[in-house]
Amino acid sequence: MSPPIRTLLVVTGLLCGVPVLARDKVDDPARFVTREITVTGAVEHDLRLGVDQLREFPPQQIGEVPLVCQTGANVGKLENFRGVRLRDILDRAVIRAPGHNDVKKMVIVASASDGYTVVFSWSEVFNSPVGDGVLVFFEKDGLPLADDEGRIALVSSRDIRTGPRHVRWLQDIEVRKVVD
Ligand SMILES: Nc1nc2c(c(=O)[nH]1)N[C@H]1C(S)=C(S)[C@@H](COP(=O)(O)O)O[C@H]1N2
Ligand SMILES: [Mo]
Repeated sequence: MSPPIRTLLVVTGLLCGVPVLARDKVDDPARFVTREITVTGAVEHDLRLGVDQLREFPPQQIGEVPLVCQTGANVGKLENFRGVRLRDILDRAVIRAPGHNDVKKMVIVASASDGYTVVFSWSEVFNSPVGDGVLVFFEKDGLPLADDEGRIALVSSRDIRTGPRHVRWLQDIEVRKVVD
């Protein structure tokens, strides 16, 4: 795409509040690529996991997840990727929740190297069908993820609109109790 046309599209997108160029709004995706993720916060064991460590969790293979932005716009799809459940990762870290009712007040904050951040409630991940589809993924068609996704990403594949909780360049998973 020629620079003037690109600029026009970006400006139009900004004016309309619509991510016209959702996929190439970042000029140099390579600088956001993450090679490992950390698991921090209210956990017994802080974890640092690269792709090799992620492979040790039970594998989840996904055929296709359409990506729909929170605006309703179709922004593509994730196809033929492999990952592991966020729930299994958190079970390894062991959530620190001494009181019987602590977990119900906890959230899991997933953040990326570009600052993009989404949250899950403990109940979603551990006590709802949504949790079965929350995956940290690292392989597509048997190959490492490309730079626009980073080597490690996350998706909540059972969401109604899957774009928002598709986190490219995943960096940190933080467990936090948000209410006393
Ligand atoms: N790290 C990161 N992940 C992100 C975003 C972002 O800005 N940064 N945008 C999200 C939004 S709003 C959507 S709709 C989807 C769409 O995927 P795409 O940007 O690859 O089209 O990615 C999501 N994941
Ligand atoms: Mo979006």
